[in-house]
Amino acid sequence: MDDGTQDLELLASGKVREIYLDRRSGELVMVASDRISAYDVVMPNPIPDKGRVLAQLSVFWFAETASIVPNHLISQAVPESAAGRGLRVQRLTMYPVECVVRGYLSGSGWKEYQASQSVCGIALPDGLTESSKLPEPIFTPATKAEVGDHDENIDFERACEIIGSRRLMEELRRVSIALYSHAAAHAAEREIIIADTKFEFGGAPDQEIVLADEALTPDSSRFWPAADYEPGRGQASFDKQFVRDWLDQAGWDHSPPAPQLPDEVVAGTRDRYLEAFELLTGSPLA
Ligand code: Q0Z
Repeated sequence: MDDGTQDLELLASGKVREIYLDRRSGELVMVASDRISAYDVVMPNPIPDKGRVLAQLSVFWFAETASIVPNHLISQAVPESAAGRGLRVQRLTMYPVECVVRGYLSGSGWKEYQASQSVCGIALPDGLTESSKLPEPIFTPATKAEVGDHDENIDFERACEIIGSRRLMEELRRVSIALYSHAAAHAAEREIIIADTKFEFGGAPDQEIVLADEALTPDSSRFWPAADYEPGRGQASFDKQFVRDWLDQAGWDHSPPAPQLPDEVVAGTRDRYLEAFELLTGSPLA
């Protein structure tokens, strides 16, 4: 028996996913788990089908955006234990800048705006409030902070220094905004606001810019239900709001370990992931 599993070497483990090197081919295998985090802590129980939703949503967006930029997806040939949750991808040299695009003011963007009326050095109009739609999408790069810490927002000049090429950084910004604009318009027609999203890009000897990692999933983006949108307050998360609401009423102080989620919270959250998938792709998860 040879399913190739023994040739996969764990390269990196995130809170809710793993990435492996296939030593035979040199390709990578990314596996999305059913784990969910809330308030930056992984919950003790999984959300069934979450890994498949996230992986298949990335597959959908990679196809949808292939005319904007090439991406790292090769196939879904992975060990059967990861079927539907695993993507075989091209190994790239990753650019060490997170390419964040924001269409709405939330999270660190809202914090920065309140302090400076700007985000990552981009001046914004006055009078904006939490969750305001921005006049146009903005590119707000960040660098991965040390493990456990949050990403650090940087201005475009600093991103150029890190990347070592203004021309390349300008191209990453152009592509990022084009990707976000396409996806946000698609989602807006389907009752979902993509408030912001983080892209990661890499390069290969013959391809300067390749979209990598996961793309336009609820773990790499803020998805809000459009029906409930109201600026001036934080918005409910499309996928995680049941979990956060339950944790809040349970009085958990956000220090690990998190309490076990009740079955009805798990089921409701699973339904929200499946609903987001079906709204965005037009088909139920297989
Ligand atoms: C992505 C990450 C994950 C933990 C490495 N195509 C690529 N080439 C080279 N490196 C990567 C990719 Cl996607 C790469 N990460 C982020 C993913 C678990 C960390 F599934 N790390």
